[in-house]
Amino acid sequence: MTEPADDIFAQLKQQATEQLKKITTPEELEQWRVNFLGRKGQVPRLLRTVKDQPAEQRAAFGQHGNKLRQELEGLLTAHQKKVGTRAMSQPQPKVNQAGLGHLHPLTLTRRRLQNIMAALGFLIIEGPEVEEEKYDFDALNIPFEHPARAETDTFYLAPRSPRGDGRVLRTSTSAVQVRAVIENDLVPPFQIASPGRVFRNEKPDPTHESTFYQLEALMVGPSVTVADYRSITEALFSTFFGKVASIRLRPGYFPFVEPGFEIDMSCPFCQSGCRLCKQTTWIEMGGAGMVHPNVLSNMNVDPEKYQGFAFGYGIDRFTMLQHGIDDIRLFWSGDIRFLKQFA
Ligand code: FA5
Repeated sequence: MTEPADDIFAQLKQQATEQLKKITTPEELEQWRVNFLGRKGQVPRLLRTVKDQPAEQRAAFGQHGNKLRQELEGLLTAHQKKVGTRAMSQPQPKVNQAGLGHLHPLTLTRRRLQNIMAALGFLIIEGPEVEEEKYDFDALNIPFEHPARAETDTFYLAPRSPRGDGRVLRTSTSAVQVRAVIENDLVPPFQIASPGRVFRNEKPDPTHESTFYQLEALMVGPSVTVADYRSITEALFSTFFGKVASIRLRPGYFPFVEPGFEIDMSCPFCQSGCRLCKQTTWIEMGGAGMVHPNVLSNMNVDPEKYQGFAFGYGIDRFTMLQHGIDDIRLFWSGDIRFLKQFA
């Protein structure tokens, strides 16, 4: 990280905090939010220049940017308590009072997980929900004839192209990693995480949806090992559930990792078996593994010099466990009685 980039973040922070001090109304506060944190605001704009930074400084640049964003979000929440939000200051209708809106439980979980990953030093990256087949499959070592690529499993935007160069609704957040590394010319060591919505042509049941959320992470360097994977995951689970968690690795197959694991977490809710762990004291959390050399090569990373781990966990699963929700379909039900419990 060079001095000038450091300076830009420090200046922006100073400018934001000074302006915030003068704000006394919800309208001014909303303007401040749009100016600094909105989609076209100064902080997201600065973060988007990560790809223009020298390769070896990109990770640090992103981390500084994410930290600033979190700090400003914290200041915003604190200031909202002082001056209120715009919705509060609107005249309230006399009949059929609509009441204040609030964030969806999945959004709350995604934000918490994202903040934990950022605190663990991961750069948070987002990618498009409509993805090219080459990122969703080929770059991940999933060949054209693999069953996951069938139209019965994956949503294609147009009938499946015989050349395998179509577009799909992304089937996992793994696609974001490959895209991010290639497009930003990231060079190891780097550690990135991407929470996001994914889609699979599945019939919904209490634990499966056709639209759900995943948290993906990728850490690559000259000597990243399974021990690093373990400690990061245990830190993530322990922080999220507020109770020290250990994990158990079982062999698992995913084309993009070798070896691959299925991950179980020690049940944070009991000692000897409960409803949430189905009396086993272990809870299945997702997949992980050491990144396959072909995938490293596809990201322009030399597999002879570098290695890394990747994991993908279901965000819906975290939320369901945290609140004891036993049917994933409630998240999309639009049932206000369910949603109100998370206000
Ligand atoms: C994957 O999606 C792999 N990409 C994970 C991975 C990443 C492995 C990196 C290795 C390295 P899987 O299909 O098992 O794996 O999904 C991971 C998690 O997403 C599951 O454990 C579950 O929590 C969640 N998930 C998967 N399918 C659904 C579904 N239909 N509805 C809700 N959650 C789901």
